[in-house]
Amino acid sequence: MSDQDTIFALASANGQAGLSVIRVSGAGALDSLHQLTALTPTPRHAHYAKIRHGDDIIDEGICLYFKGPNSFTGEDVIEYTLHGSRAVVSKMLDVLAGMDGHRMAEPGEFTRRAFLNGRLDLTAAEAVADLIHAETEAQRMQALSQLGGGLEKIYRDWSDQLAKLLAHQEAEIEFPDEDMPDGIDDAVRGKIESLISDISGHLDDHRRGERLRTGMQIAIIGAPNAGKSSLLNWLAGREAAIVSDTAGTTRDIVDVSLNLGGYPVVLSDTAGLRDETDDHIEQEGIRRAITRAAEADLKIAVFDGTRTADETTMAQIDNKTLVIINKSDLNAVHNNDGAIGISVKSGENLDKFLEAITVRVRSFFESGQAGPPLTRERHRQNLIQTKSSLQRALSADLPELAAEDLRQALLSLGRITGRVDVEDLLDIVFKDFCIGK
Ligand SMILES: Nc1nc2c(ncn2[C@@H]2O[C@H](COP(=O)(O)OP(=O)(O)OP(=O)(O)O)[C@@H](O)[C@H]2O)c(=O)[nH]1
Ligand SMILES: [Mg+2]
Repeated sequence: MSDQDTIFALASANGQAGLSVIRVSGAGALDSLHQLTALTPTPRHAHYAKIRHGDDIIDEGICLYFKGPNSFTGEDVIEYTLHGSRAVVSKMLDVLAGMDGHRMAEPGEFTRRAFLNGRLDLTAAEAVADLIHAETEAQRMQALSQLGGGLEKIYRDWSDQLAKLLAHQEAEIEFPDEDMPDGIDDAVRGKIESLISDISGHLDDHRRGERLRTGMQIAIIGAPNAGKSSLLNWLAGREAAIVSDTAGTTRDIVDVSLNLGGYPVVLSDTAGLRDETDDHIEQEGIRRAITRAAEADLKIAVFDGTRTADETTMAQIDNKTLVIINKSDLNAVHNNDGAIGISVKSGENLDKFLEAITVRVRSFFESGQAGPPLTRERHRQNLIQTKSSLQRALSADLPELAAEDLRQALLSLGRITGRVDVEDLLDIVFKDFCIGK
């Protein structure tokens, strides 16, 4: 397996369709096109051709040639648009596999080559995957903005600023000032502090961008028999969880993915919370329920309106909790201020409940900083490292140590986009600053 191979794959979905697209990338792409069609293609022009293999006609279709480096991968790329039949596709893939230097692409290999050939940075490569997996409108928009360099620009700007600070610090080491402080230069200090505050702001986003990819976590909690599973089923529009009048029915967490107001949500039904049970399996279920509630972005606390409110669920209520009192079709014994009274059975107020939860979902995703949000744990970890290197630089005793911390910070930032390595950093530092003046 080598990066020199010419790779090919079905680029459209598997199965029967009107059309299917087979993509070929690499130095041999034009060769195989010649063998299959005898075309001499003009780049970016659609060529109609019969695709032949020996005496066989595989299909007739459209061939598109993207001449490297002006292609998705940066290499010569041919896209064959053929009829979308399993037989055509499998014959074409077979024939390509027999061509000199050709092999089937690994998952993600086209995008990987695009990155290696400098066509994309890592955040854009990740956005390609996100856009392919996007199911809601908000996911589509986020992926598209990231693909367009939204995140890359933020990280690049910070890298550029940092590179200049590092250059300044290096200069102080080369040409020390009489009254230079022990650690970091004062001009550099202020700028590092403002960079730390920018990074902190970007990090402090309630994982909005990550949740937009994976879904906002909403946990339904409450005492046994309150109607949690009934509520989940109603929201899911199917019998996802077992409902029964036996207290302690749900034990495992039941997850359902939903689209609420254009945003992805993962709704979790959990075991009913109660202290007085000797059943080990139920106890484990309750432990999991509490853990899930702690991790959730929003809790829906369900109370049974015919019973007094239980302390365990009451203790879970905080500003991330929507309080629901269920079974309003029966005689109520209590009513909380600020809670929504509903009946899953009769349907009373369910529209009001849905509206309330959608409002919460929207405000979760729409709050926070303007601008492209962080979308991956990988970015988060590198930013946390960047920040702590910057903080170390501020308290370094020696200018050399501060410079080393700044270099580390630049490196962690560079890892996010994948475009900067140490050699590059030194280039930036010594190019932007006429150190030999
Ligand atoms: N009258 C009435 N009964 C309801 C309502 N919602 C749910 N129930 C009934 O209450 C019982 C318990 O419902 P579930 O949804 O299983 O309750 P749960 O909170 O998931 O219970 P556990 O899984 O045991 O924690 C079932 O018999 C439901 O049919 C309601 O609005 N009104
Ligand atoms: Mg249940």
